[in-house]
Amino acid sequence: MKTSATEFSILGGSREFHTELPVGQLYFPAWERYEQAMRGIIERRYYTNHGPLVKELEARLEDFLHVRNAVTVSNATIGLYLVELGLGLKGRIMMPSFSFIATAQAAVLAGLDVTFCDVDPSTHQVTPATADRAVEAGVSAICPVNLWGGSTDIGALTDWANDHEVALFFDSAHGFGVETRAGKLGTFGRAEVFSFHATKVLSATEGGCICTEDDDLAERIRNMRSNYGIRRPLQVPLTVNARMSEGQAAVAIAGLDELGERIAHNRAVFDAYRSAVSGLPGIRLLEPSNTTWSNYQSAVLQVSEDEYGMSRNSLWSVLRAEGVLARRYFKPGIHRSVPFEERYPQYLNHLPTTDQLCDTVMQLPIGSLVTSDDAGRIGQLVVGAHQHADALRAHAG
Ligand code: T4K
Repeated sequence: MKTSATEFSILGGSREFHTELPVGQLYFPAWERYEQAMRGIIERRYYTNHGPLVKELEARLEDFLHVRNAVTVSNATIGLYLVELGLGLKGRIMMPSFSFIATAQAAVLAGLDVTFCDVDPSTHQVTPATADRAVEAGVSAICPVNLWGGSTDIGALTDWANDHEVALFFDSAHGFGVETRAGKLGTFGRAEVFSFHATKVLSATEGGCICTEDDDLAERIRNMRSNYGIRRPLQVPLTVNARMSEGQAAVAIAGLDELGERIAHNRAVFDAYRSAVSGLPGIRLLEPSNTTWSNYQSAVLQVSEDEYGMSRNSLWSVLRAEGVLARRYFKPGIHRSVPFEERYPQYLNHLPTTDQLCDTVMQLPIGSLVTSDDAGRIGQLVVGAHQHADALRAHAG
């Protein structure tokens, strides 16, 4: 624990962590497991195009999530795009601006116009109230994002979508393994899209999965995901290459076997953060919302400058100097990013909660490279920075 301001690295003290700690899960199977899988792929000389490991992964995902169709794809961005095409959406789609830019990029690629809505200040999720404030003529779909290892209120949003007669599907990029009172994420709305990027709790290095209970939609998406389709006559608007490779599937299959251990590890790290910062003025560690079981994908810290003594940006600089690679997701909000700021200027200064969260929220390291001990030490840095805020603030910008 640093007991004086000059012990902080930003004021010339030695760094707390000599090996930098990133956010992002970055779990990878043991080398022996990976080697064995790769040997099989090479011996079969079958590397991609719906090979046996992709088929095995899809069956395992359907079983694990209790969903009729799990269609793997090369990443979640293209997964969202395929859902939008597969549903035949036209006009406008509503989504939060407080998300990763991919949520909106996919919609624009699918030829849709975006209506941005705000999020709830407490959960950071879209709610019927935030959707009500944004809904406008031409909205044909809503894509809430199940953020941070938490969930939206699925039942309330389902009612909202039914009342407004719009299609509902979820960006569940962060949500693999999350359980809600209504069941596991993966079965809700017309579809849900998970990301299996390396920074997610279930990794395929790159990858994703579209889950849906709608067999017709799944069949259209399977057809669209490969350039030649599935070689059966089936009307789809376009085909692309969105296939997952065998190597990616092998990593995800191993990850499914280890999912319980990964989540237990994340949870222990999260608990260590909670113990370290609990009761600290101006600091809130966001608890996963609307879940009965979280994957603890993210450790999200919200900083209230007046009470804490320094801004989120200053604390972020203090931590980075210590080797803690905290990230300011999502800064800026999508509505302030290229090309959306120019395309939709009507949202500037009209999404107050989003703007506030973009200025006050950051993610602390969690995942395979972080131990509970590390989390305790990072928490102590946050406590110490509060105690020495006056001295640190001038150097932290
Ligand atoms: N919807 C939502 C709500 C999302 O958050 C995302 C993606 C998507 C949709 C789209 O999913 P994908 O199409 O990606 O499947 C990262 C991830 O690339 C992205 O998947 C994720 N969300 C987003 C929130 O974070 P970047 O550009 O910030 O990643 P990057 O490269 O800066 O990495 C983050 C940290 O992890 C850095 O400190 C470096 C470290 N890292 C990363 C990788 C990949 C490593 O140490 N090793 C690695 O291999 O977007």
